[in-house]
Amino acid sequence: MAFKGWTEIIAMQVKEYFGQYGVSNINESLTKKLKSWQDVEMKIGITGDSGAGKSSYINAIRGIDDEDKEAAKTGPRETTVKPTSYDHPTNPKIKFWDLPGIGTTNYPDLETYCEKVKLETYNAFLIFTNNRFTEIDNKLVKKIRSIDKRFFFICAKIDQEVRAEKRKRSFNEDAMLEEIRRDCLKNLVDEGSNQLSNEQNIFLISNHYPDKWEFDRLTQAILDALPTYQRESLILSLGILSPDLLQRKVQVLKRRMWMVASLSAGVAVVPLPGVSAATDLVLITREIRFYKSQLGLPDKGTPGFAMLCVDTQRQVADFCSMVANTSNVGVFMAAYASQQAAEEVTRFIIPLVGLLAAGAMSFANTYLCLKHCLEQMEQTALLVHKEAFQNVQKD
Ligand SMILES: Nc1nc2c(ncn2[C@@H]2O[C@H](COP(=O)(O)OP(=O)(O)O)[C@@H](O)[C@H]2O)c(=O)[nH]1
Ligand SMILES: [Mg+2]
Repeated sequence: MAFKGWTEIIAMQVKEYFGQYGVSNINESLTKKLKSWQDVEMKIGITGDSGAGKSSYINAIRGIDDEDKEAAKTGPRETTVKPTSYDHPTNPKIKFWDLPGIGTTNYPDLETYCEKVKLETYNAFLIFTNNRFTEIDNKLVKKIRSIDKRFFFICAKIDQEVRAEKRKRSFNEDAMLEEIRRDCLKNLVDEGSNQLSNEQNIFLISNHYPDKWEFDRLTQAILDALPTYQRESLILSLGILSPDLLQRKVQVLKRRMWMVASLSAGVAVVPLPGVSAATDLVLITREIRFYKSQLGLPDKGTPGFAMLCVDTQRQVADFCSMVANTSNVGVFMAAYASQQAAEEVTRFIIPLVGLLAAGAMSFANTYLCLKHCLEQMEQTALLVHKEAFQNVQKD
C-alpha cells in the first residue's frame, strides 16, 4: 500500500507523544511544541588568530552583509578584545560568540583564557587559523576535548589562496587544497606527536563565497555535532545555503506535520459552530507560510524573484497567492483532500488515540494537504536555489 511507509511513521510519532504526555491539555502542549524551536539556547564559540576571518564567518552564517548595522565588525585591523555575542537574525536564542584569540593582552595564556571565557558553557567551537595551527591552538583543543565538546578547524579565505595560485601554469585546485589540508593536519599534534584531529574536522572555506568549497560541509558538521533538539532548532534558523540544508529543513518540517494535524483534529473534536473550519485554515495557512519562508521562496517584487526564470517565477507566484489568504488555502485543500488516502490515514490514527477519533478525518486531510504542499514547495525551492546559484556563478 502506497501510504504504508509514512502512515506508520506518523502513527509512531503520534503514539510516542500521546504515550508520554497523555491527551489532556493537548492543544496547549502541541502549540507550545510547535514554537519550541525558537526557545532552544545554543552558544557557538568562534576563536583563533586575529584577522583569520572569524567575524566575517559570523556574518556569513547569519546571512548578513559585513556592512549591515547588525554585522560583526570586520577588517584587517578590527580585533575583538572581549567576547562579543551575535544573535542569529531569526532566532536570538542562538548566539555566535566572537572570542578573542589566546595570546592577546587580556588572555596571555590558556589558563587565563579558559578562566575568563568559560569554555564549558559553549556547545561547539570553531577554531580559525591564518595559515597554520600553532601549539596554543593544540593546547586549546586538548582542553576542549577534555570537557567533551566538539571543535572544528577552519582555514578561511580559500578564495584568496586559489586566486593567488591560479597564476601558475601547473595550477591544480584539488591538489592545492589537499596540500593545505595535509599541512594543517601535520601541525595538529600534541606534545607526544599524537594526532589531535582527523581530516574530516578541517574545513577550507571562503566567507565571501559561502556556496563554494567547504562552507556547506561545515554547516552540516556543526548541525551533526548538536543534540537533536538543538540541531532542529538551528536547521530552522539558518537561511538556505545549499540543497542539503534545504532537504534537512524539509525533514524537520515533516516531523511537525502531525502536530499541526492533531491541533486541527483537536479543533474538530470540540465543534464551535461556524468557527472550527475557519480556525483550521488559519492554523494550516500559518504553517504553509512557515514552509514558504523556511524554504526561501522569494516574494513577488523582490530582487530574488526577479532573477528567476519565467517558469520558476510562475511556480513561486502560485505559492505566494495561495498563502495570501485562508480561503485560497481552503481551495487548495479541497483540491487535494482525497477520500481514499484520508481513510487510509484514519484507519491508523483511530486505534492509536481514541480521543481524536471524531477528528481523525480532519487529521488525515490536514496531514495530506501539508505533505503535498511541502513536497511541491521543496521542488520549487530546489529550482530557486539552482537558479540563484547559477546567477552567483555568472558574477
Ligand atoms: N578574500 C577573503 N577575505 C576574507 C575572508 N574572510 C575574511 N576576509 C577578510 O579578512 C579580513 C579580516 O577578517 P575578519 O573577519 O575581521 O577577521 P577576524 O579578526 O578573525 O574577525 C577582512 O578584511 C575580511 O574582509 C574570506 O573568506 N576571503
Ligand atoms: Mg573579528
